[in-house]
Amino acid sequence: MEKVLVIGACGQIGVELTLALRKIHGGDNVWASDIRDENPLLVGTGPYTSLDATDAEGTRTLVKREGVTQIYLLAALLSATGEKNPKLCWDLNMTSLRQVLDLAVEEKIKIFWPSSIAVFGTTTPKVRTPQMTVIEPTTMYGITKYAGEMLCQYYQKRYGIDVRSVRYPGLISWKSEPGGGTTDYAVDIYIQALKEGKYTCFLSENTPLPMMYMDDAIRATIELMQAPADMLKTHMAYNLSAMSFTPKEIAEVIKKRIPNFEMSYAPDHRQAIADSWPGSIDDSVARNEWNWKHEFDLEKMTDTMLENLKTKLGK
Ligand code: AKB
Repeated sequence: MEKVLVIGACGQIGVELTLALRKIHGGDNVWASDIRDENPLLVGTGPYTSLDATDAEGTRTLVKREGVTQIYLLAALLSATGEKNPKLCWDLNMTSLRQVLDLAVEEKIKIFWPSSIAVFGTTTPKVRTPQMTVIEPTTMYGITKYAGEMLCQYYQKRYGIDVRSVRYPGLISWKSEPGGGTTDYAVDIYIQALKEGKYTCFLSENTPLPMMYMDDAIRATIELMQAPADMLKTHMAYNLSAMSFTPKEIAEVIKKRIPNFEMSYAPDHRQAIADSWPGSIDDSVARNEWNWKHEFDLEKMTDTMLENLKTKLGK
């Protein structure tokens, strides 16, 4: 029986991943933790504790007491917030990872840690970016993700721990909101389309970015963690992909469903971050090694987002 700890369980990925893990392992076997108050969607579904992801002793005590066998470390400062406070971004993202890797060595724990397309920079090929390529991130967030990938690989080779990772694209969800990323516009646009009938995008209209609907991201995470170790030949974070679109393209798909929807553009500091990232990702290595396959494209995701947000927002 697995005993799971999710660190950063109240964030955009954390809420939905915790709920999915509780379905698989049983609510009582999945501890959720975050520095924030418990997300209302998690209340009553399993144990919750307040935990600072950089608190090594607090984490160790919980892990030992509960006999934790798997940790999903999701706490992080994302790209846009990370540029506002680069020192905190480095401290939070790297300290939390290193202490979880040390715990993995001590207690033989299996780890999931997310990387991101933010590892790629302006010198990386922009179209169908391959798994192995030039990696020169431009943001502090991207630097922590690339350093983190190297650290995971080091611990795996040196200490033989089982640590698995993917490079998430922008993630789009309706249950839990994103916080502080460059791809967040692709969530806000649906909310504002329903609330106001219009949206001002902080990226310019022709900025393509790789994106994924949250259900696919959660399934990818769980499938990777469940894959037999001998299927996995790549010991860096896997490229992961589902769709790519520009702000103009998503606006057009929304307009088909909400004809009066109006889109305008006011690019800000996040434009430079988006411009440094790839427009599309080649994830054939994940598809070949552990049979990754996405289910949601832009049309299907838009139908699902609008339908669920209408109910959530009472529209
Ligand atoms: C961000 O925009 O910072 C994140 C990411 C792509 O990792 N969504």
